[in-house]
Amino acid sequence: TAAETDAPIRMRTSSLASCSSEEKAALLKRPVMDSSAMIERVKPIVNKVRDEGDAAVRSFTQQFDRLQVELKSNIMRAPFYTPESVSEDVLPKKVRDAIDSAYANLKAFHVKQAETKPLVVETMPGVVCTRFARPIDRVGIYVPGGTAILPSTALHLGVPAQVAGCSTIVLSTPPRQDGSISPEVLYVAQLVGVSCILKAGGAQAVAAMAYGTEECPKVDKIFGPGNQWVTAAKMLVQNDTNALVGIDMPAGPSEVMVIADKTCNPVFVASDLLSQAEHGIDSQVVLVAIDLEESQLEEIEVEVDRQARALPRVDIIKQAIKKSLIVKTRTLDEAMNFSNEYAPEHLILHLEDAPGAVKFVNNAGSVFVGAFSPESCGDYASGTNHTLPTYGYARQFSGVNTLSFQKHITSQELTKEGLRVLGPIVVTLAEREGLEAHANAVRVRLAELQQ
Ligand code: HSO
Ligand code: ZN
Repeated sequence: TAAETDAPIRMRTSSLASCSSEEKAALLKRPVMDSSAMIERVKPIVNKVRDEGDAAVRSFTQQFDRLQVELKSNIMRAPFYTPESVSEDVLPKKVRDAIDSAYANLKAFHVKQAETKPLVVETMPGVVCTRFARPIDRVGIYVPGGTAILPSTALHLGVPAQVAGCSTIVLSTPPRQDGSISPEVLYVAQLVGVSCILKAGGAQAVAAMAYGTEECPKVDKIFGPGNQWVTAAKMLVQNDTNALVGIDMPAGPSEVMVIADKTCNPVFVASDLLSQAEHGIDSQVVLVAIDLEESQLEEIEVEVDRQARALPRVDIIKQAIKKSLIVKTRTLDEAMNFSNEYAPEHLILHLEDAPGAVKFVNNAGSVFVGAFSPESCGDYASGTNHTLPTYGYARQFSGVNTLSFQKHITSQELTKEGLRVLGPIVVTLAEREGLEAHANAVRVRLAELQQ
């Protein structure tokens, strides 16, 4: 209605100091995700793909992605992009150059994260323990379709997979209605060395990668954000020992927390809140204001409204902003405590001394330090990864990084001297556990060493 269109686009404001503990708990809460109910709903889809393979994948794609053509195959193989295959007007040089720059930055940061040297510790004379990293062999990276195509996600998942040395990289993404994949995604797939593209999205894509089909290789770990169907399917296959597959992390709607003090620029603050709000109607946007004048808060709110109205995704933003919060705090300490309790996916610091505040950050996916570090830079091209823990999982999860695509193997090597020292200790412990065979494996060697 006209009244709705004209209503100011505003966030709810609360003051932390006057909140009861229940009210504070409510501020910290995300909208409920009922993961067990969703898992029940994806089960029939996942099971059908597991049992019937490509035919099931194809029919789900046909149905859910409303294809106007009939797919002959679910799989596309390299080369995905050649200068001849994609014309300049489809993918202009300016866009390719921007992708190249983002790729270079991501690569520079993720190469340094790769573990190349083993960790070696001699715990006792003659007892050497080692830990070394190896790539996860086959990985699946999920690139969501939906209201926006996200080639940046292909890049942010593809680069660490490539850098870690994974031998098979399956990229899955829902095809467009004509059955094609966007040229941006094809270009990125070529850059990061994707092995094949699975033209499918949703739970059916996750199942195809988890179990493998005639055409789609089975993978060992599935990465990437997605809607609640994708998330539920990832959780389901992770728990199936027949799939034997890992996942990166549980995922909820994207979020940002902005902490601003009196020195903040209201135009910048509003723009950061909106860049997250435009992702989806369930995006979480929280502004923590430290001792701002009422007039400053008002300025931010006016800016949110003004900038939002000029944006093409204003209808999505309106719904996200309606559910979003301004939390007033009195001190930096109070603000940082609140932020650590919330554990935001993205934390933007609009503070007089933003670098100085980083030492107080304990729970967050990625931090954007100071007025000139918008989240957009991390989302696209600074070099950090944009696949980050949401929903408060930043308390125990890291964002995707190169090590997410590797696993560690440990080894130990004992010399005769080493076993002479360590053996009796092990025998004592094994006897204590009543595991005589364990004790014997040491005793027979010690006996031999005695001769
Ligand atoms: N903010 C998103 C990432 C993204 N933004 C992709 C733009 N494109 C979730 O972290
Ligand atoms: Zn974003």
